[in-house]
Amino acid sequence: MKTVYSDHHKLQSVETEFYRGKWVEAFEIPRRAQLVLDAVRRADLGPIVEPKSFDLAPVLAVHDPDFVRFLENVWAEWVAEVGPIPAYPNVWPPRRTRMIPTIRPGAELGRYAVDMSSPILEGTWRAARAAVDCALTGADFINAGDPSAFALCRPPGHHSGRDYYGGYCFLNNAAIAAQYFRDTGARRVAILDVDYHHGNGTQDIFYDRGDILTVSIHGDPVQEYPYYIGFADETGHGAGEGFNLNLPLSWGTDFSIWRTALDQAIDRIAAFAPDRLVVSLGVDAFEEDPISHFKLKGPDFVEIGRAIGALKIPALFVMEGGYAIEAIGTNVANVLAGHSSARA
Ligand code: Q9C
Ligand code: ZN
Repeated sequence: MKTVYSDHHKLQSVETEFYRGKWVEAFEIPRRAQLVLDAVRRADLGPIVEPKSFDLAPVLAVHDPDFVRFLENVWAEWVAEVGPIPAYPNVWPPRRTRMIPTIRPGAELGRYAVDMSSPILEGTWRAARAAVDCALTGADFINAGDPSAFALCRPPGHHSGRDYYGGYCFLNNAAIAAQYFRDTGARRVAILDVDYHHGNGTQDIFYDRGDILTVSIHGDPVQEYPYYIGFADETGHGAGEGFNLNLPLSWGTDFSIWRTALDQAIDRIAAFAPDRLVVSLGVDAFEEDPISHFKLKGPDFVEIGRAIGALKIPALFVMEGGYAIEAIGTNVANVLAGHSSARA
């Protein structure tokens, strides 16, 4: 299995993040990707390659053009008004608002941001574009016949919707890859999100679509980020009715329970019979994760990979979350190794 990795992720780097009323040591840091890369190398999973550069068309196929333009340009506007410091919103539009454009970067940050976890920096746009390039390059390997590929994306993507960003995510790498699969010949694509957090952005993007099935196993939104969305009764809309499956689980969920949800997810995907599978691969369901509350152990991740591999559908793994620094590499490599063993 090829791993697609770019050093450009290092451009997205902050020391601190605003968490429960305080500035604390940041969780989503460049070292995460470095450690995953090291583990993939150590596990001898296959070659590590640089991404090709794609134009904006695949990004614009899932994100609104005004949002994309905002991500590209807001840093320059923020620097001109405020100076070269991380750009955060401190104002948000209320419900029932007319959403008329403003000429102030702070107000535009609030229009598109859903939380304060995702500062926009000088290199954010380039880092986010490089992550998309990793996902699309991985998709091309699969289109060329590889049974699987790993896009070591950073920043992650699954919390980014058509026109919003947050949860450390700017562009939705997995959604962009799924749409790209559709646009390069796949008739049906499934996205399986095993990150601890609900894939709210991915659900948002494909909610009214019957050609892209979205499935997410995650912390119950009554008690876990991203809150408000990710409930079991959200099943899709219009042509998409029946093509979104949410499997929310409570804090304290261990692998025996999580595995039951995975079986449901896999049954739904098998019934959908997709040509391609995109896996939003977060490993924050791990018991030691500092911001999460599930109880998965290292070897459980091998079994996750194996179960996904048993589907025998060409699979693109896209890196999402996972913040237990000492184990993130092993946990990711375990999923990929499990997948390869089942596909062999
Ligand atoms: N109380 C991903 O794993 N802040 N994003 C959480 C929880 C944001 C996680 C606060 C967490 C985002 C890709
Ligand atoms: Zn997560």
